[in-house]
Amino acid sequence: MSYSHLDIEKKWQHFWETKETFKATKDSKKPKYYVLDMFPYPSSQGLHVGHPEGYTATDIVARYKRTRGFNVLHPMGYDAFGLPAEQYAIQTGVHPEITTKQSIENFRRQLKMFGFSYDWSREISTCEPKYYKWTQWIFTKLYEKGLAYQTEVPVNWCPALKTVLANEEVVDGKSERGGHPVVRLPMKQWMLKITDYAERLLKDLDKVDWPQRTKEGQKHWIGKSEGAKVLFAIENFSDKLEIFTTRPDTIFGCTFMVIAPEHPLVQKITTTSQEKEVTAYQEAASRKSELERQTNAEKTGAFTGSFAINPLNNEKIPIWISDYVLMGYGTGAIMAVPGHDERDYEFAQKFELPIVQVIEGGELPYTGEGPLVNSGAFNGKDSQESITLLITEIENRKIGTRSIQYKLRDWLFSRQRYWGEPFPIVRFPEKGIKALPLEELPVLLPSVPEYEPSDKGESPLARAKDWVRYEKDGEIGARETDTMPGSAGSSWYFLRYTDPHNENEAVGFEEQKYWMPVDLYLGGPEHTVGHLLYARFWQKVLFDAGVVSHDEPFQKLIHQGMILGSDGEKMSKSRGNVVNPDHVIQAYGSDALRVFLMFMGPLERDKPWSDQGIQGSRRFLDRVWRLVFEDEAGEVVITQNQELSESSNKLLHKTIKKVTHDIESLSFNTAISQMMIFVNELYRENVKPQKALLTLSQLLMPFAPHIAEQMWQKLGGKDSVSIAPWPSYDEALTREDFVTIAVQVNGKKRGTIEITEQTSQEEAMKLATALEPVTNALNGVQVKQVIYKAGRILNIIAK
Ligand code: ANZ
Repeated sequence: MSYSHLDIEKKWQHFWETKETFKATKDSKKPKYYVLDMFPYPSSQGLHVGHPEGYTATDIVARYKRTRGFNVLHPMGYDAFGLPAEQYAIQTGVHPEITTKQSIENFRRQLKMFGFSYDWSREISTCEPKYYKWTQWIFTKLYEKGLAYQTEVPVNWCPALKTVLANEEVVDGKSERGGHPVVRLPMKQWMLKITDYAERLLKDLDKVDWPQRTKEGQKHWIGKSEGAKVLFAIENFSDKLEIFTTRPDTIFGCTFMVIAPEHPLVQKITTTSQEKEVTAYQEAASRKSELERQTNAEKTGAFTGSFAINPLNNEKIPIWISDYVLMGYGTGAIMAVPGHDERDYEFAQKFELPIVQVIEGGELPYTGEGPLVNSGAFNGKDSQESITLLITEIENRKIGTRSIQYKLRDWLFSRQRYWGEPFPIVRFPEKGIKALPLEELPVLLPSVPEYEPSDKGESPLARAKDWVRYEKDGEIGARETDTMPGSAGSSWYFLRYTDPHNENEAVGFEEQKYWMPVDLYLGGPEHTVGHLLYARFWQKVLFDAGVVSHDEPFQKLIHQGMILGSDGEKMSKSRGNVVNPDHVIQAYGSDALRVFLMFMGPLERDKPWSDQGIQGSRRFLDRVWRLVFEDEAGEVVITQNQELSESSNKLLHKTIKKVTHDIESLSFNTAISQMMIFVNELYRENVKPQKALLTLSQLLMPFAPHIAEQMWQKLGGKDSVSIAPWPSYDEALTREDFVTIAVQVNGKKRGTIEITEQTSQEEAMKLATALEPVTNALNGVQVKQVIYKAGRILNIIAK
């Protein structure tokens, strides 16, 4: 017999909705627990089975925490502005407003089928005016604080997507979305000064409980380097050439200088005879992307004709330009030390420049540390010590300073696209730029008929002439026509959930103070240097502005693995290995799908889908069902008022303990295994004890909430199993029982060992062979066979 999952699931979803079981209300008498999923962008394809994997995991935690007395906030919403929605609209020719609305409705329908315990009254969508009003307001705060500025910058322009992309959206020179080529073009853009927060974004990683690799990813992206800036005199010029180095200890080995082709001094110091070569080189370099420049196999460059003076040994050294030196990092100029830097070494070899060893320790180029040579007064001193000494010397002689550099660049924040938040900015012919006050927000996104981006990078909003024209108190201005990137709305949505209906503020101070920070945040690792960094940045800006009370938004972070197709490959339409959750739920029920998604393996691992697997999970639930009910509808109860045997009772307590601990440590697959063991035991003993089954329904509730509610209600449980206090266990009953068994060698007793029911043969053999009489008896003979009965005997047959 198989239960009618569709009816049962609908029934309980309706129950939770009408009873508002999961509505979260601030309550200072209860400890709070905020558990958050990365909200999805509502794609037209609907949910992918990868979505509910993470959502089920957080739902288990949310449901469990409620029964442990926590006031749980578990919200859901939609990241609805941005490229994917707009691209879909362009493909289909249907306005993004319409397609996004449809996609959201479909997502909501699907999410509801899973029985997730969201507080639906807090649902938000980033493309709604009542939400983006506050995204715009946050932008005005950034602007007021000087953290938003406009500048002409070389940007990542993606011709295929017809848009600029943030550095975080470019992977290996291609767009993260779609893998289209990206080129560098100068354009006027809005930037956010995330670099002002580099040090705090780095340091505060110590405050949060995140996966090590994610922290490392952010650290690497922020890229802090400590060293010095040093001024080199230029022969025949009064200008000085300033360089940044992390290795001042190698300064005696500097045999040439390299400056970026865009460096402002290039024109000035290039001699007439070198002019042609230098200009040609500059032109070639301007056509390359930053990535190309950094991964160039062969070094290229041109000599400027000028010379610098090494301030430490007064040697005259040539100044070159080369594209491996980037204008956007450090000072855009380096002292080249070919003996100890690989790129400088290649360059020196190519252009036959001298190579001098100044650090001992290995074959050149030697990039490690060691004692100094050829370095005057510093000979024999170690690298580390010399770095300190040289920086002091440089500072004393006023030819440089200690310096810290970050790889992190400012966040490119404007898009020449339609489907995003308009900037709350107006440009006046005389007065210049003005950020609009709160009373004038939201600046509504006008409904334009033509929302396609232009080839030239002009924003579609520029075509809405009436909208662009701004008039107030007789003054006429023009609205900014760029829109914000998709990552704007997602940089603060977690705050809005704590106070989603506030019409006067982005978030009420008391509300966010109570609920924040997020106690558990779950989402994909692909957001490491994008969303997860941006959200930390905005949180800190709002913290500094006194809007919020915490300076880190996400206390604990976990990444779920990917659900792969049954062929072990990433699910994709073209492969035909996509699993549609609608079909699975139709056939097996959402409880079975939830259990299977959690049973597949450890949460953080990538796991292939399996049809047998989902069937297995369903069979398990059917077995549970048949312990309680006689019929498919779950109306006729067949449990008895039986006591558990002593050993089953112990197993029940062990099960409560294990499920409790496993949920706490997010080890959901092992929690399910333990429940399966317990269910098997009830079948083995052929009992259907009512009390134990009530407890089982509680343990099962976070995983398979619908069937758990049905069991709970029909077995006489009070109210709803979703809010019943979590069962406790008797520690004494969870301890393993040790028994003493005889160890025989060829039938003759040689000693005894202490084992439990769970001890494996291998472990028992280890214990036995540690006994001297056993080793003696086995001396000179070979073990042929081992007869092991857990709890009874270990007989070793040897010849
Ligand atoms: C001399 C030297 C000797 C260097 C040596 C390294 C090894 P990170 O760690 O990435 O910060 N550099 C400085 N500015 C640069 C720029 N704009 N473009 C390309 N390279 C630049 O690297 C700092 C090192 O990278 C600096 O230290 C500089 O080379 C180079 F044995 O100075 B070094």
